[in-house]
Amino acid sequence: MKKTSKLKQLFQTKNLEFLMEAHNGLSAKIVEETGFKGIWASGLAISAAMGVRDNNEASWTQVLDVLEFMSDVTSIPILLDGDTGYGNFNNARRLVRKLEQRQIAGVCIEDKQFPKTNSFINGHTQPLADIEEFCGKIKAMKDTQNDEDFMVVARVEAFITGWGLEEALRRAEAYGQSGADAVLIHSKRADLEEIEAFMKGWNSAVPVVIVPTKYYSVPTKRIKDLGVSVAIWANHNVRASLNAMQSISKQIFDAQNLLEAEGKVASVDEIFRLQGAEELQTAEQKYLPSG
Ligand code: SPV
Ligand code: MG
Repeated sequence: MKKTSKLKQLFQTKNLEFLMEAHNGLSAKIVEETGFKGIWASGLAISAAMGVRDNNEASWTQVLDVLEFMSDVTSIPILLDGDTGYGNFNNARRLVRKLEQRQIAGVCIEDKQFPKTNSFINGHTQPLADIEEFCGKIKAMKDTQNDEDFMVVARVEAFITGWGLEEALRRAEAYGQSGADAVLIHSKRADLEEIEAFMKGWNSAVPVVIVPTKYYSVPTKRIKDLGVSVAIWANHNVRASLNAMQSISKQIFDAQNLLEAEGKVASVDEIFRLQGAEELQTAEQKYLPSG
């Protein structure tokens, strides 16, 4: 099955499905091996791994390069966090073309303005996109895709920016009517209040996606019972890697030797396995001259 069809299926099943964050080829591979059915190519995680801010400091072609590595080593679908689409409708539709060329299954765009700022940094001061302009962007993206199963997810930032439920529903409905395959409703609250209210008011068949980073303590069953289609674990691989790298760097710096460190890190053989080193050895026997 095509990656696009796999992603579409995830969104259309009534069961709550999950996407797990990855930010490079290695983490994407680990997400697939773990058993996840799909990958969230997080803007926060990819920019953090590059050492830059989540403010479109990395260019969209630099993000594409990362995605190409992620896509090449995985068979599960990738949903790109495409920020605001890196410009207007024209930039966003060109992005769709370039994503399809790399077998990326879908893209999520958020209704803010370029350059964006992460939703958890002074969200209430962030300007929203004009609704009509954003709807035009969604339409242009849907009109551009070659593969009918490519997914365009429209992310609603009304709660993040302090506009509230009415605006959130108004925007989500408009985005659904413009052809969005799903809406992502984001909240920075530690409880489920906004998401619950949104789901109660949501009468459309368009699937709903959430990102429970800030309401992590809410039991998954409660989210499932609300009728949410997909939950995104949005940044936990990059955050786990920070802990691991900070702790091992400190340990080696202090000790000035590797005695303690060796037992705390993955073996180099494990890296070779993930890189597929064995396949190359087999291929060398087949293709290199034997003498
Ligand atoms: C991301 O993972 O980059 C997201 C989710 O967009 S959030 O960081 O919550 O905005
Ligand atoms: Mg993001």
